[in-house]
This record gives sequence, structure tokens and C-alpha cells, in this order.
Amino acid sequence: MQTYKGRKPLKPFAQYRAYRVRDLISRYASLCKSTPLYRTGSSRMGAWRLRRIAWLLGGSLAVSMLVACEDSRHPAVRAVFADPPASQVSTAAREETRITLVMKTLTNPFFVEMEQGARKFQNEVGIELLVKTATQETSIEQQIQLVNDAIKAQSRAIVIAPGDSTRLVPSLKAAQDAGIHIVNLDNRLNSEAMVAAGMKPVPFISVDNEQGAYLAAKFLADQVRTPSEAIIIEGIRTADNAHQRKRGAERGLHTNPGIRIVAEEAANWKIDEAYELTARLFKQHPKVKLVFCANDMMAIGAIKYLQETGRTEVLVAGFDALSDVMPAIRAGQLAATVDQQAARQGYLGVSTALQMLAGEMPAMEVTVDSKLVTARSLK
Ligand code: ALL
Repeated sequence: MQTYKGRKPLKPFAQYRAYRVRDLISRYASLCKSTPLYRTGSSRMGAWRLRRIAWLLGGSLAVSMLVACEDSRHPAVRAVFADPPASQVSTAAREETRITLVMKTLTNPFFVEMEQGARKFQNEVGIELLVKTATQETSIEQQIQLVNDAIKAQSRAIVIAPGDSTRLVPSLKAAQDAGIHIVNLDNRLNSEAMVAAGMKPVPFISVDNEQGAYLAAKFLADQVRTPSEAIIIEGIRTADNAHQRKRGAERGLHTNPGIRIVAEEAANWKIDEAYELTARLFKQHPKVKLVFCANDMMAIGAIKYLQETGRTEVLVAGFDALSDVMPAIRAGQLAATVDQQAARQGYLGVSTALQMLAGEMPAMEVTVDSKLVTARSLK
């Protein structure tokens, strides 16, 4: 049994309620912080009063919403959360909150971090969380199989970071037909494919991929003063976020009129493919000065080739801010990357699924903050 802030152990529903109160209060507090009065401090007493009233209102609103929504919960969830005998709590409650997180592959530390965030929520609230990943970035068939397995395992919700934006849709539709809630993380499912398949809309949690890539590519573009060639190494082309990052990178590089993009090709998010692609592209375009990679794994592959061939003046950018690339950032081998808070995405994905299980309406689109990381920002 887990404890909430060291106090006496609480049952899963009480833990969920405690989590919701904290969540609602903190959301209310950020709302208060964003009011002009709070920000400008034009009237100290006024701001203080407003804040205090807002906190009190927020607190009571949160509590009353929880009390009010308790009885409107899905009957199965209500049955589990409504004080079953202590001996049954762990098994019955866990089954009713069985959530499967489907990610792409643990060969990419990005997903290890995403799992950590999901596990953090699991530990706070006490749900049953199954974590499944395919073998490779490109193992889409296997990911489809994982969704089918989650249906058979009677998961109540599936939280998925899909490797492909369209191919997962039919199996996710089958999951919805089986009454399973779906939460889409990281890479957006194709809305046209969803409509064509008759899928209901699902909440989506991710970053602004276009803007993140724009910032990283612009950082590269700002470093060069003479006419220069650039290449873009893309992720899997059937993934929406790979497409968004390519667009953002083009926009960022084009902020410098002296830059010409001479090649844009996919290395499918993988180190080895990026290494080989970089080698091939540099044979065709030996004067390239800038390399934008749509993720850090591919940046690692590109840097490996550049180091081996003594091209240390070439500037490279990545995406993900993996801890593995921080030494390369400090050493100047990687000029920039983008922190997209994988753990936060995992945490929010699973908490959104639980919210749906409790019969609440979640936010349909959550954009997690992303941040440019450079040697300077690390100081
Ligand atoms: C994307 C993520 C990452 C990651 C890639 C590899 O969906 O956003 O940037 O590196 O998947 O699968």
C-alpha cells in the first residue's frame, strides 16, 4: 500500500481524490498567476486579496467538484473506489484501473523517460499500469499487435505514442469499440484516417513540434555569416511529428537567406541509418555546414560520421534533450537540442486516461512546454 506524503495509507479512490484536489488547486493557482493584476502588482493589496480569494474559491471548487462527480462515475469505477473490503482493494481496484501504455521502442532513451513519468503517476495513485514497447522504431506491425494484446488483456484504457500516424488507427478503433479509452501521446494520429475509420476523437498530449524544430534550426542558422549548405535528416515520414519537425527546420534555416537546403531525407529516427545517410549525403555535398536531425538518436549517428571524418566545423542540431547527448552539447559537438519533457508527457498521458475512466471530460489537446537546449543554456 502506498502512502500520500508520508501520511497514513489511503485507498485508491482517496489517493485519486487527493491527486485531483492538488491538480485542480494548482491549475487554479496558475490561472491566478496569469491575471494581469497578479503579474504587474499594480495594487499590492488588491493582488494579495484576489490571490487569496482565488485560492479559497479554487479549493472549495475542487472539493465540491470531487464530491459532485463521485456518484456520476462509471459504475465499474465507482464500485471499485467505493470502499471495498480492504482485502479486495488491491486486486479489484487494480483491474478496474488497468491502463496500458504502448510506446515505440526502449532502444531510444526518450521512451525510457516517458515510462518513468507514467510510473510516477502510477506510484502516486495506485493504478495498474502495463508498459509495452515494440522492438524497433520501425516495428509498426508489432505496435499494432500490442494494441490488440491490450484489448485481449481487457485494459480499460490505452495510452499510445504511435510509431505511424495512420496504420495504428484500425486497431485503436477496435479498442474503442471494445469500450477502451484511448489517449494519444507524442505523435498525433491522422485525423482524416480516424474519421474514415469512424473513430471518436481522442485527447492528444505533445509539444509544438514545428516550433521546437524551428528554434533549433534557427539557432544553427544564426551561427553562419557566409553562404552555407544545410541538410535535414528526418524521422519516419509517416509520423506526423517527423513531418512537423521537417517543416519547422525548413522555416528556421530559411531565416538566414544565405542558407541553401541541399538534401532532406529520412533516417527513421535511428542512429545507424543516420550515420549511413550522413556519409552518403556528405559524399554528394561535401561543403555542407549545417545538419538538422529530427531527433537526438539520429544526431548521434551524424556526429559519429562527422567526428570520424574530421568535419568538426559542421554544426548539428537534434531534438529530445536526451541525457546521453548532454556531454556532446557541452563539448560543442551538438549545437542544440529541444527538451520536450518526455516524462511529463508520460505522466499526463496516464493521468488523462484515469480521468476518462472516472467519467470526467479531459482536455482534448495539451501542449507541453518545450525548450531549446544549448551549451549556453546548460551553464
Ligand atoms: C518521436 C519522439 C522523439 C523520438 C522519436 C523516436 O515520436 O517525439 O523525438 O526520438 O519518436 O521514436
